Amino acid sequence: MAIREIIKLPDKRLRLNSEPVKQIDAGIRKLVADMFETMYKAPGIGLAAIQVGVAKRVITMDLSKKENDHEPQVFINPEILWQSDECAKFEEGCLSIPDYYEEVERPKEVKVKYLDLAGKKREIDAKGLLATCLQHEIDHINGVLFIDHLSKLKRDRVIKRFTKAARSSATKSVEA
Ligand code: K1U
Ligand code: ZN
Repeated sequence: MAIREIIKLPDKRLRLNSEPVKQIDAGIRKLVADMFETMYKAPGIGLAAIQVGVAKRVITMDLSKKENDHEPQVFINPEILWQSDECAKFEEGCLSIPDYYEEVERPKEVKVKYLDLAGKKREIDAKGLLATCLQHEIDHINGVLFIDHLSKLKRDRVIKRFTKAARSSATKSVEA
């Protein structure tokens, strides 16, 4: 297993539409293992493959509450089959937009179909944090970020801040 680099805003790869997984082979299993290691180290509760620069429709998640009580979940080629009309607000964060948190309104409940790591077709009815996290990660594999659900003013402000930070760290690494 290996910890991979999490790409950050304004990296253009975060805007890619990820490709469906055709075959769950050793490469996908290694990607998933690396994603879990990367997600736990961050730490985060979810991760989409594109956040480690791989444009494949793969998501890892662990919503367990206790520190030593892991409940790893893998969603391959997830699709939202149904979403409730009723919406709920949750504070969201993103490992690709570190230290920035905002409330986002999304459908309160979703039904999602996906493949598990063994390639078995599954469906899940999600509400609460699971529904929020699934929608956040499915957005990632479609090139959408949680800041896209905010006002243009807030979004432009955060993009400007991260673009400036990326430029200044690029200048510093040239000087070093
Ligand atoms: O996709 C990501 O960038 C991961 C993101 C998932 C997420 C969090 C909150 C709402 C929706 C989606 C994170 O994991 S941000 C970090 C975080 O929420 C957290 C970190 C440590 C402990 C508890 C939460
Ligand atoms: Zn995110």
